[in-house]
Amino acid sequence: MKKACHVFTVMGFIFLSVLSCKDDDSVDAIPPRDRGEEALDSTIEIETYLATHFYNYEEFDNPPVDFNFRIKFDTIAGENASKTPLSDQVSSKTVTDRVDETATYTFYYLTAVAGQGASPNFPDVTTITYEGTYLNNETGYNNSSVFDSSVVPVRFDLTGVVPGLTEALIEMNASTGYISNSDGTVTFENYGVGAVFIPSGLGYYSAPPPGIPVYSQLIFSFQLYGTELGDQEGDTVPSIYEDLNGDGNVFNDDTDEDGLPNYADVDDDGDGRLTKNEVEENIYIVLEGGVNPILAENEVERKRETDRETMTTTITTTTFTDINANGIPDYLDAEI
Ligand SMILES: [Ca+2]
Ligand SMILES: [Ca+2]
Ligand SMILES: [Ca+2]
Ligand SMILES: [Ca+2]
Repeated sequence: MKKACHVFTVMGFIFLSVLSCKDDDSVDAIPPRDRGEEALDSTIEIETYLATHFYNYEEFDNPPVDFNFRIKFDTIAGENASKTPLSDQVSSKTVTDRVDETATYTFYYLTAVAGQGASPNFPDVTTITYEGTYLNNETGYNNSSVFDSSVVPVRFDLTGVVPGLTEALIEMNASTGYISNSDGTVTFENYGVGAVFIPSGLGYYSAPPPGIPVYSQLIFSFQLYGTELGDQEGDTVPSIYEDLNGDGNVFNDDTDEDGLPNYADVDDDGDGRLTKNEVEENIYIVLEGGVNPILAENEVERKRETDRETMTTTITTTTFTDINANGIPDYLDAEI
């Protein structure tokens, strides 16, 4: 599957508002609902929707000429009474609430087209087009009108979007690459198309942006074109390696306990020496068809760029040096 697009505009942050709070000091706030109870209620709402709705799977199975590979949902009723419900086509996994770790969700997402490229990690940066709606209970569990979308590919830092979107995108695969067209567009090849049904606790919960009711279940459909290794603060340690306890959350790893998590901290051990100066950078140049370098145990790939003119790939890696051999890499060792 191919798609021609203009690409790479702004870095988007529109999903980010989960932790925002009002800065007036009014005291009329209603306490948020219990997250565990809300997890159960929101799951029931989503399961009701999935059982009573379908998507344009027939178009995906036999794409009409000029099909845009975008997911459309509709109610199973009338002439669509015999359609296969989403509940027969979605995948699911268990996801833990980010605030209350005793609350869990059966989390549903749909893969309409499996991409054939790389799959993002949770702190990476993805390039997507998307469309967001919410479940509108007033109209009997139908989709609201679109509250947010982009038909132009935009880059999203997955540490800055609602958790439910990240949870779906990490299950998907991006394109295998793109070719540049003479008119300035690019054509993505073999990209993934999917949708996600986000319980409010993994969405905006009690603090949605204007226009979305509180505790709304969100539905995003998306095309996943690209993914890049996240290194949010640019200290040359990719963020996936700054999740030291490996719990899939970069917000709770803070070696020097200065309140700034490692993925956002340019001096992770707080010893006054910048992390990027406490690790080593290596660059390998591989000719087309050549063999990839074998990395050392304390070395990770950070960047990979292919130059089609010279037919070479440049691979940049970071080595975590440990000068005093105490098992703690220098950038996390305040003593060295
Ligand atoms: Ca970093
Ligand atoms: Ca820190
Ligand atoms: Ca860092
Ligand atoms: Ca150090």
